[in-house]
Amino acid sequence: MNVVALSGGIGGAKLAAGLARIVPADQLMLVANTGDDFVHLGLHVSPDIDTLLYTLSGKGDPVRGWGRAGETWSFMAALRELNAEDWFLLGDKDLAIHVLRTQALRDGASLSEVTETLASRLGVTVRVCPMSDDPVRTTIRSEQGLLPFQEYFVRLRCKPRVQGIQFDHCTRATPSAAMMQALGNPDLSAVILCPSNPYLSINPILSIPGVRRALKACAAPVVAVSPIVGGQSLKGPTAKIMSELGQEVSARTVAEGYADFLDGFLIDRADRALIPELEAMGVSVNAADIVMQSEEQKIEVARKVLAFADRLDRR
Ligand code: FO1
Repeated sequence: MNVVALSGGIGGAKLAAGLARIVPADQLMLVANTGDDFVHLGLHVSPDIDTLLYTLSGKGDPVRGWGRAGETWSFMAALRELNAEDWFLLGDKDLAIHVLRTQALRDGASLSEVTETLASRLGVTVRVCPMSDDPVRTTIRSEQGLLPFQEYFVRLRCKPRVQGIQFDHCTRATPSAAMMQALGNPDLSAVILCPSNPYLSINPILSIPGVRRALKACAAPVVAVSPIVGGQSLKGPTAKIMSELGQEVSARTVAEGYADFLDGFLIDRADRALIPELEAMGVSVNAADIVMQSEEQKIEVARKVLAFADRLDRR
């Protein structure tokens, strides 16, 4: 079994955690969105990579979904005393990973190399790689003008109406060599698109030249798990952005965005009525309970998506 999963942060990491429980570590690669990365207070922050690393190492905060469990906030309190920017919360423990990454990047390491080192130090045996070593920056076109991703997402809590989304520098980025090699493997068993926000987490990965082509050409079925259940987001602002962009809030809109390379789509039972129109798009559809709250549910959805991929042929 050789499985590649594309993921954003919190929502995607749930399925990634389930996959990591049932796929041997040397046969699973997680590709993280890095469109959310930014430099904050001089530190290179890679939220989706860190969410995956913390989740897989069991060090993540299960309630917030980002950052570390048992976190303390002395650094933030000291920042406030100094009247510094405090809208983006960096916990005392979490700070360590940003400092080490920033130092390694400054010393000339690539983001892939730094991620590999940090994963190994956290005891993560599954391969986690950034979508690219080059900077691609998600920027929101909104009624308030152009907003860097974290300004929109954290500082403004996704409130501004979204008019469009761009992935700055994507055309100049080279996709991760490890991801492209894994996608080109003739023994690949499945490519999974985690139920991450398509606009903010998966599309940045797809924006890198060559990635869509590699997904179309790969030997294994490509299966997405829907981030929309019964017309609502599983997590975060997917549904809000969909409607602001004038699109129908539905799993169908998600499938349309992936239609050029998608073989299978795992949707929730609540959306069963969509099966005929999805199948008319040439995509095989399976309906199951895909909401993941418990560890058992994460493993169950992982099992279902892999079993579904196993039954599919490439189109
Ligand atoms: N999300 C928040 O909503 N507020 C924060 O203050 C915040 C801080 C933060 C620090 C480190 C990190 O790795 C993630 C952090 N996140 C925070 C989550 C993150 O910005 C978003 O969830 C992702 O970028 C979207 O996937």
